[in-house]
Amino acid sequence: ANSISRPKGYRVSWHYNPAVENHHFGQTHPMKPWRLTLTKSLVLSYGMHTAMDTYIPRAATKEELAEFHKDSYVDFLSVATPQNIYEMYPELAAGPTGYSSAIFGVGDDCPIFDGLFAFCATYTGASIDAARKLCNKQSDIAINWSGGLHHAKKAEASGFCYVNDIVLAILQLLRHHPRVLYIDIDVHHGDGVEQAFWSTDRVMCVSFHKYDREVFFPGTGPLESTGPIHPDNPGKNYTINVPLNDGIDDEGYAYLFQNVVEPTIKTFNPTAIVLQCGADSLGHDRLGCFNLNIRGHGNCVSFVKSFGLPMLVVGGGGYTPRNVARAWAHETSILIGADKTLNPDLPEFMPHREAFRREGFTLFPNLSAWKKDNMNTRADVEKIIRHVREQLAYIRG
Ligand code: TV1
Ligand code: CA
Ligand code: ZN
Repeated sequence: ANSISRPKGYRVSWHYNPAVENHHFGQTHPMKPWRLTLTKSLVLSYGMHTAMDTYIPRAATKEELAEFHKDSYVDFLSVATPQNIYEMYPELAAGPTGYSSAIFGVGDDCPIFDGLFAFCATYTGASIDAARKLCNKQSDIAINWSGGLHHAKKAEASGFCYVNDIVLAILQLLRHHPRVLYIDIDVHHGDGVEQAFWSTDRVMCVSFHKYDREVFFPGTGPLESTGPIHPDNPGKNYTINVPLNDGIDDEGYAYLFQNVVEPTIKTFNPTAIVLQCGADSLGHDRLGCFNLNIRGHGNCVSFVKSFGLPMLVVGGGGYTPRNVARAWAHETSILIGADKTLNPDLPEFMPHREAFRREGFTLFPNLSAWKKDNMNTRADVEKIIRHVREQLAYIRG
C-alpha cells in the first residue's frame, strides 16, 4: 500500500480492536459487523494508518462499565447467553418472535447473542482508550468507528445498543475537561447520551435526526426538548434537538449543521468535542430516510474539525455496509488532512473489493438519486435555526 504522511501540527489516533468483527446480532438483523471489516479494509488499503497512531485497546472492565451502568445490568450482560437466558428469566419466553423486552430491554432489536459481553466491552474499551489519549494530550483527534452506540441507558439496552460507550467516554473527558460538546449526526435521536447528561451544564448534547414521534425510532427529540424545565436545574437549555423530515440533502443539511453548530461552539465554548458519525443518515441506507452523499456527511466532520478543538470521533448506525465503509474511510482521510490527496477510485488491490462493485469502485457514488423527496422546506430549516439562536441566548454569560 502507498503511505500517507502524518498531519502537520496535530496527532490523530485510531482505536480499533478487530475482535468486534466476531459478533453477530443474527442473520436478519440489520446491524452487521461487516461494515467495520470493510471500513478497516479501506483505511488500510489507502495507507491511512501510516498517518495515525494505531492502538488495539483492551476490552473495558465491568468496573469501567459500571461508571455509568447499573451494577445489576452489567452483571446481567456479563452472564447472559442464548443458552441460559430463558432459564434465568422464564418471563422472557413470551411472544411469537422470541422474547419480550421486559428484562433490561433485550428483545428483537437487542438480542442476546454469543459473545455479547465481549463485543460490548471491546467497542467500549476503544472509546474509553480514545478519550484517555485526548485527556493526556497524546492525541488531538481520536477515532473509534466501532463505537457510537448512543441509545443504551443506565440499566436498559435499546436500539441495537447495550453499553453506552459515548457516555463512558464523555465521563472520562469530564475528568480533565470542564465542558464537552456532543454532536450526533446519526439519523436516529441520540436519546441515551441526552438522558445521561440531561441535568448538567458541563455537557451540551446536539442531535440531528429524523423525527416522527409515532413511527420513527426512538420517537424522542422534538425541537422543544431542550433540557429540564425547572429554572434551577443547571441542565436547562443545554440540550439541542434538530428534528428533520425525510429526504434532507447535502446542501440543506450543511446549511443547517453550520448554522446550529457554529453558534453553539461560540456560546458554549467547549474544551472538547465528541462527534457521533452514524452513517445511516446517508442516502440508500437500509433503515434511514435522508439523502446525504458521502461528501455531505463528511462535510460535518470537516466543519467540526475546523474549530481545532480536541475531538473524539465515533461511528454509530449505518445499515448499508459498503456505504458506511466509504463514509468512515473518507472521514478518516478528512481527520488526517488527506481528503484532497486520496484517489476517489478505490485501491486496485484490497481485501473485499468486490463488495463495492454495485456503485462502481469509487469512494463517492451518487447516493442522492433515491426514493425520498426532500420534505424539509426552507421555512422548516429557518425555524430550527431561529429556535436554536433563541435558546443559546439563555446560556450566554
Ligand atoms: C431483528 C431482525 C431486528 C430484523 C430490527 C429497524 C430487526 C429492525 C430487524 C429495526 C429491523 C428498528 C424499533 C421496534 C420499536 C422498535 C446504532 C416495536 C428492518 C445506533 C436502532 C433502530 C437504530 C431501532 C440504532 C428500531 C442506531 N428499526 N429489522 N429496528 N419496536 N426499533 O423501531 O441509532 O443506528 O428493521
Ligand atoms: Ca442523531
Ligand atoms: Zn441510527
